[in-house]
Amino acid sequence: MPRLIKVAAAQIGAVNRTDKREDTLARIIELVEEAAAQDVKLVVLPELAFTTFFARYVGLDKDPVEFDKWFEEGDITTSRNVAPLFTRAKELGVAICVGYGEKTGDGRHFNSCAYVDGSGKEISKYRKIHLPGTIEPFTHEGAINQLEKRFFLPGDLGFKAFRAPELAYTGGKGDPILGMMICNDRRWAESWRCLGLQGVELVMCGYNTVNWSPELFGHPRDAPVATTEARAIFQHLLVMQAHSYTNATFSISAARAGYDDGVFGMIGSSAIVHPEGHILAQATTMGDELVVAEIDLDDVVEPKAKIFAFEKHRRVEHYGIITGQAGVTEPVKL
Ligand code: CDT
Repeated sequence: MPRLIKVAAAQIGAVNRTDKREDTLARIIELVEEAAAQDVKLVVLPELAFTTFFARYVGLDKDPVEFDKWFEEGDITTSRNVAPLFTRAKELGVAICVGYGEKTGDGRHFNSCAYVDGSGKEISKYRKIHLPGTIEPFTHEGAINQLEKRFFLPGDLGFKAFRAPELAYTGGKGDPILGMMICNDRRWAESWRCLGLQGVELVMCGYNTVNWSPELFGHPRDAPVATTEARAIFQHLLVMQAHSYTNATFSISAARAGYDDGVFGMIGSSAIVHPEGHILAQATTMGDELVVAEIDLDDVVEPKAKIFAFEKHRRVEHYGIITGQAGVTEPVKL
């Protein structure tokens, strides 16, 4: 008996710094309604989905009261700014994975995401571990800043897979095993392997990826945007496809795309990837777009039992270097 389920990535186009929260939320709810009309049971939304990607704005943290307005505090499903999404998703019986700025009761800020099931219950939360960018802003003309290391703490919840019994037929292989990561995490094999070692069957990842960033991507300053954007999309799909394959898992990635404030270019290409590594569905626009696929979670069974049967083939006695050091230690020069 297959474990069939219809899933979607809800890509969100440009969101400006001055856009009203309720307008952005209305766009998100519209996509969830469109998903429900197509019998989709799970919708994955972008990183920091409810606002623009505010980690780019220098000085935003100068006034703590103003800064906190970008964050949600307490139970995400009842947080005033965003609760209507969860109310509507519950009415429609759609599970949601969504990224948001989280402020904890003791005043810490994280770049987080939550999985809320179709009955409106938060089942799991993840706090982004690999924060890209810099603590101090670049000050030169035209620099695009990435201040996540300044605005957020590194996540403290690890990479925890979890069960989602309501999502698909539970006979045979059992209840679906899901995992979450956020944007930059997807570039690190370590994130995926931590979930892979818990038998993950579907990885959900929202992202905000710029299409041009000589400071952080390392391409020439005068490179045409068309070239750097194509490269950023290639690298996004490369990691989603390769890591889905090497961990025998489906994945869904959802972008914030388009030009925020008419200036900050973000890639699209939200995608649903099969455990064999091929793309099942991919966004074709740079705006609000639902990317839908029907998947059979049992497609993970064969690769997990054969080519990626970790228990048979992994050689952990040789992997200590991965957790023993962060940076590179080169062999001694001859
Ligand atoms: N949001 C986020 O994590 N973005 C990073 C940008 C890398 S630095 C240009 C990403 O990995 O896509």
